Amino acid sequence: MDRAYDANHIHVLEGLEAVRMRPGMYIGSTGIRGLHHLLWEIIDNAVDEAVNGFAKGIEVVLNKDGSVSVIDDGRGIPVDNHPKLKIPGVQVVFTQLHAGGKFDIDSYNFSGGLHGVGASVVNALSRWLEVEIKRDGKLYRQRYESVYDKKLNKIISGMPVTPLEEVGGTSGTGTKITFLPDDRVFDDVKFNVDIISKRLRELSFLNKGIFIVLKDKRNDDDILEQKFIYDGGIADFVHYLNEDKNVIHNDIIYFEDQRDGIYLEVAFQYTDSYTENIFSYVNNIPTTEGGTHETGFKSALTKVFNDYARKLGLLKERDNNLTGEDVREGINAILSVKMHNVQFDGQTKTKLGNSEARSAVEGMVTDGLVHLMEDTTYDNTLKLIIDKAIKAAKVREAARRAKDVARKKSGLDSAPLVGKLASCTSRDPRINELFIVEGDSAGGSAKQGRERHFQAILPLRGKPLNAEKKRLDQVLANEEFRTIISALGTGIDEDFNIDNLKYDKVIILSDADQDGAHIRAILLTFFFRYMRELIARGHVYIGLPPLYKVQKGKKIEYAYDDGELKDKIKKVGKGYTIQRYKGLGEMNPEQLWETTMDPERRAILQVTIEDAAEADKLVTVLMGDRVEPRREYISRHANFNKVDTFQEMGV
Ligand code: 0RA
Repeated sequence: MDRAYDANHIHVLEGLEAVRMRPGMYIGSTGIRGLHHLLWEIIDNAVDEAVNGFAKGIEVVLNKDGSVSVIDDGRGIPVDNHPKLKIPGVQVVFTQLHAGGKFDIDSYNFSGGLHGVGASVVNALSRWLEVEIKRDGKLYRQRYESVYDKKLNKIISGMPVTPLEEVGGTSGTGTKITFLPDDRVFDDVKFNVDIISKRLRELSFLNKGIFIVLKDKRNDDDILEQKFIYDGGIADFVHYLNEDKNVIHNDIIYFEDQRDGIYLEVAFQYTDSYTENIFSYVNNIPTTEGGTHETGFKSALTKVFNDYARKLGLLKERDNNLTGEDVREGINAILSVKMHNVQFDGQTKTKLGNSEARSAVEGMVTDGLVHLMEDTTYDNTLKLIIDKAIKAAKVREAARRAKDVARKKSGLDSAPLVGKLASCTSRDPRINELFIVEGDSAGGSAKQGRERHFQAILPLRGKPLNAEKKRLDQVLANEEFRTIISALGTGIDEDFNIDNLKYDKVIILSDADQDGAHIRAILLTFFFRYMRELIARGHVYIGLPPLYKVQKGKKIEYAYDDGELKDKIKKVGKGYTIQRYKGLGEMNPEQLWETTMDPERRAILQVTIEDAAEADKLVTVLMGDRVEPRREYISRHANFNKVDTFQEMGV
């Protein structure tokens, strides 16, 4: 029966075949990120059903067999026949390219952009997929498989192997979708519960009131269950981000509004730090590169705070206006916009391009802030914020002067590189690599072991200063950072220019201990604060030296973690010795080259700012002046060398 059923429907699967042939076009990659993208697609649909008021809760379950289920108690995907195609609506959703995301109902949701390629793409890239629908008192089920067809000598993707069947009765309504990603498509099909948990938390912040449960049932001994519900929405998000920071006012400023078809939510709170963190979203998708909505928000903030400062007499007639940066110093903000016909621009297509969003957001934020200023309960909060901005303006002037001095003194603009850098002979920034190496002794080995044509070495002596708390002029005055800045050639902060970058890869090599982790965190913070684009464009990496050497006579094997150590011991056989590397300095030049620097053999982790929020949190906790959270963090993440926060970022 199944076979006959299949044959009749092969013609509708042509779209899915295209997805199989070029998965990257639809989900970005076939790596860890693409794998999770499948799940985001399915979750997005359930979230839409909840946001539109039809579902109360969503459950995501990681099943023992490696599949994942997404369950909602919404209306259930329609089961009646599509008028033209004469097959059930649900089957259209899972087998027709582009039909899935929108369900043929234009105003149905705000999906679009990076996500929203549709459920059919998930089906096409799965080994199998099963959907269960509860509607009209009945339980329906259909199963799809990607099967190898001997006659055609190819894989038929997402083929319905059963018709939509009525399998029982039920009282409620809803949809359950279970799928197993295809290991013939993805490099690795193991879902990462931390990545999923982080995204679900984010979604529950961005869609206040929705109830999400995550269950990881893959390990019998350790079944995990997490619940996410935030009635405060993005105000709770700001609270979460600032948990370990020193806030300068307690009430989180929050408002929502709607204008010209654009729905807006804003929440922010200031901390005593000098950095600004604005995390923006469009239709629940992070807009890492910002865009028109952010511009509108910033304009409104600057304008309204200046007006208010003058009105209160805190800014005198002869004073200059506060700049946008003054007003945003220490801000932690979430900006969430929902709209139709989204246009994404930018290098990574994470920048909102719609010009109508700028004016609408600017107008709504202006109104929201003005409204706030009329509310006396916020008087004190607003005054604290403006005081901070005025202080920032004063320091800015002083810093500008100090920077000019520092610049002249160090000759940052023009001087050839001085000091300890061992540069490479190639002048081609597309292939050159800069290793920033902890310690002079490892630096020495690296210099001898490297491929001098394209690998440059910069040894770091001691710990560079804490990048979190210091102002720009102090950072510039620090010799370690000055050397890094002039080696890279880009300049920093507002002078940063990626076009002048001299290296394609900047690789941090530090020891596998706490000091090494600290140095790495400081460097990442520095890049994050002052050369963010360097990370955003994927130029920053973390080198992963091996932890062990297993040796028997001339036979040498390296292991990068404890699991691998067991394998390597087996491989070498009886009579081996193990050396645990306590530092890079213990490796001779050949060993360092073989294990850590040779592009053919090394392991390096690319650092991205996808997770800027978590990275910022980590850095604040590690280097801020509050001891308690730091101690807690350190004891929770005893093994620093897992690079916890950055591990999902792929290799
Ligand atoms: C369009 C129309 C209707 C339901 C859905 C889409 C729907 C899709 C998904 C995907 C996951 N869960 C979902 N729940 C619902 C129903 C229209 C009607 O009942 O009149």
